Amino acid sequence: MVVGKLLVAGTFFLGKELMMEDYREMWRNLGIDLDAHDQLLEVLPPLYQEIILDQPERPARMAYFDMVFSEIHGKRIQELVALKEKGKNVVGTFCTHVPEELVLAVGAACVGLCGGAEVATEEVEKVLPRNLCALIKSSFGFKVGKLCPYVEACDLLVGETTCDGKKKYYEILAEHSPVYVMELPQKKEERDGRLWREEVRELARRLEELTGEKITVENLREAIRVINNKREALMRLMEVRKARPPVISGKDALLINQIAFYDEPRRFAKQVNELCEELEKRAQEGKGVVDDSAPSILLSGCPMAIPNWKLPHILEKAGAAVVMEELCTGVRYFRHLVDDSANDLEGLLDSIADRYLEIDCAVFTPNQRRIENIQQLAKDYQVDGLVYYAIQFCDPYTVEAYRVRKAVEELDLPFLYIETDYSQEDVAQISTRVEAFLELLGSRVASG
Ligand code: BJ8
Repeated sequence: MVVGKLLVAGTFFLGKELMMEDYREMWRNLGIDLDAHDQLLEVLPPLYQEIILDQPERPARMAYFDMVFSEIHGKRIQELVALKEKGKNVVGTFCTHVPEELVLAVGAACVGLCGGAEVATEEVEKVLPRNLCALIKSSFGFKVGKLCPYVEACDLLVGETTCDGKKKYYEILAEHSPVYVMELPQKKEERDGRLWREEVRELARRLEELTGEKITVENLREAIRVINNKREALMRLMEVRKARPPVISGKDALLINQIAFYDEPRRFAKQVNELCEELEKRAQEGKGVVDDSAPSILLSGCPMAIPNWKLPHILEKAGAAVVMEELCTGVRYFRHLVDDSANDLEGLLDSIADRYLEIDCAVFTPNQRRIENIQQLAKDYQVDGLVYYAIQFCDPYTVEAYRVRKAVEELDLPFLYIETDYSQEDVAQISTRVEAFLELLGSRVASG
C-alpha cells in the first residue's frame, strides 16, 4: 500500500478514457508540468481501488463522490476554467477560517488547496526546512512542481496567521502567486473578536477589488444560504453516523469531507443529502458496513487533505470503525452555521466573522472549547476509544494532545497518540500499535 508515496490526487479514469486530450491541453495552458503530472496520475487508480473501492457494502450513492474524485484534475478544473473564461475568478484557501461566503458573494469559486501527499520533495527542501509539517511542504511541492491545476487556476490565494509554519510559508508562496493573508487572532476575547470582524471586512474589500463586484446584502445572504446548506447536509451525514452498526465507513465519510473543499457547493449538498436518504434507510434496516462488534473510534487532530487516508485505512483495515472525525476535514469544518437574520450588510459580515471565530483549532489559546467538544463527541458517538492524529512538527496539535488525552481519560476511554507524516516508512509500526490498541478496546468490551 503506497498512500504516502502517492504523489497527487489527479484525474484518473475508473475504467473509461475521458477527453484525455482536452484535459492535456487545459493542463498545458495552466502551466502544469505534463510529464511529472502524467507520472502522478498513474499512481492513483490502484491506490483508490485498494483503499476506497474495495471496501465492502459501500452505499450506492458513493458513486457520485467516486466520480468527482476520479475527475479531480479533470471535470472540476474544466468548470473552473469555464468560469474564468466568463470573466469570473477562482480563489484558493488553506484553512477552514477563510470565509467561503465572501468568495461566493463576489461570484468567484472557492477551492481548498491543502496538500495530502509528498511531492517535489527535493525542490521543496531547497527552500523550506526538512523539519516542517508535511501539509505545508506538500502545498509548496504542488506549487513548485507545477502539479496542481487548482493552484494554477487561482487568481488569489488567501492565507491566514494560524501556525508559525504557515504564516512564514505564505511569504515564500507570495514569490510565486498573488497571496493575501488574513490576521487570525490567537485568543477569543472581545477585542480579538473586534480584530477578526475587521479582518473579515478587509478580505471582503480585497475580493471586491479582485473581481470588481460589490458585496451586497442580497448576494451575501444568498452565499450564506448556499454554504449553510452545504454544512447542513454534512451535519445530516454526521447525525446518521450515530447508527450502530455504522452505515458508512470512516474512509468514505472522510472522502466526502475532503471533496467538500473543492466541489461546487450546491451540487455537493444535493448529493450529500441523497446519500443521507440512502444511509437513513440503511440505519432503519440495521444494515451496516461492518458488524456491531467493530470497536468505534473518534479520530481527532490535524486535517487530512486528499489523498491522505493513511491512518483511517490502517484503522479500518485492522477492524475498527471510525465513526467521527474531530478534524478540519471533519466536524470542525461544518459544525457551525452563519446566522443570516441580520438585515444589513454590516450585520451579515459580523455574523460571518463570529461563526468563523467559533472554530476550535489548536492554534488558539486557551482552547477549552475544543476539549469540551471532544468529550461531547465521544459521548454522543459512544466511542470505545480516541485516536489522536498529529502531523510531525505541528506544534499546536502535538502540544494540545496532552490536554486531549487527559480529557479522554477522564471519560475512562483509551487514547492512542499517532504522530506521523506522509511517508510510508512507519506504516508497519503504526499498524502494530493500532492492533494492540484495538485488542485493548476489545478486551474492555468483553469484560463489560
Ligand atoms: S483551522 S487545523 S485548517 S490552521 S498541521 S499547517 S496547524 S503545523 S492545518 Fe489547520 Fe486552519 Fe487550524 Fe484547521 Fe500548521 Fe499544524 Fe501543519 Fe496545520
